[in-house]
Amino acid sequence: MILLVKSGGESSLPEWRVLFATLLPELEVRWWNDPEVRAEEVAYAFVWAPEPGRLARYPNLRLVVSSGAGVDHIVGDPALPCVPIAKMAAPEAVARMREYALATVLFHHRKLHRFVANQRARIWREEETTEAARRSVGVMGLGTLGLPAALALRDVGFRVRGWSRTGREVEGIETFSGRDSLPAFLGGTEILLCLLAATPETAGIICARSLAMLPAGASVINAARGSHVVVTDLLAALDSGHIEAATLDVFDVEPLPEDSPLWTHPKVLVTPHVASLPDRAARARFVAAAIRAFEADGTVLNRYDPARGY
Ligand code: NDP
Ligand code: OXD
Repeated sequence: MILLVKSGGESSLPEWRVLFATLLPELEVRWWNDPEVRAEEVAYAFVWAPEPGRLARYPNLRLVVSSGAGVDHIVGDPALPCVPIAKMAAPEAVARMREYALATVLFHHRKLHRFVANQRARIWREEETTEAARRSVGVMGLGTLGLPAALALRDVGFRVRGWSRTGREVEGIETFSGRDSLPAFLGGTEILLCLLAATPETAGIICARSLAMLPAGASVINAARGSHVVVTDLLAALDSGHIEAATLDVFDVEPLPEDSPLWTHPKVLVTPHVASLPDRAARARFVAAAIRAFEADGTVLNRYDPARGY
């Protein structure tokens, strides 16, 4: 049985082979474009952004494991076979997103972007800040990554509120659900962190209308997908001063094109899709756990649900 791999460049294959040799010794590990792969022997695929139509070529494919937590790079395939998909949920991926949430929320909470700008201009100036207990942070998306991030922010002392589709009760967090509650959720959010799934319903959710619902001086962090933010609307809100600053990790086009105004905007911090990037060993352990669980009784870890779209 073959485990087909497309994650990292082909040069990463030797490392994947070493990792899987211990974790899944019974599987033959082959690179995605290996011309000698016998299609009928492919049982598992571990992929990032497979070309449309490719997964349909393997008649005995049992399980796809997404190399990323998001699956938009897989499920856009019109010929996607009816095979379960496990979304990456290595504990290290969750931990890294929690760290990114803490780092960026604290960055905005303490207005560090202002000190960065002041340092460049050799300006020694105090900025008014407050303690976490008096700052409200709104987390959009309380899923595999959003909930642990929200809990960590709560534990640091922020006033945390969370918004999701179905809603859930979380101790110490004020929760909201559904579109109707968006104005109330945003109206009380000073630092917004987006960790939503990318679906047609959430596309463009951070736009002129929703940004206007945030209180003046709010900050925005997007670590989910570029599709969530209407960049021209965000830039307009930053330039008008309504939005204080933004941190963006994900973009419609990646790498972010050189001519993007985001690169040089003084109120924007750009990070190159690194919010949660577990190393290969951590991802390999998740792939092995997903395959073992599936083989044991058909369980699909962190399963993509086509009906929900995430
Ligand atoms: P999950 O699928 O576990 O959670 C998605 C969350 O979005 C859920 O809370 C869900 O609500 C909510 N949601 C979905 N649709 C709606 C809607 N219409 N209205 C309100 N809430 C909605 O995703 P993950 O936590 O695994 O990933 C979150 C995001 O992070 C994804 O976009 C993913 O691609 C991105 N990501 C980014 C990385 C990076 O390095 N920047 C790394 C990994 C992931 P409910 O709880 O009710 O189902
Ligand atoms: C993602 C990831 O889905 O990097 O963005 O895991």
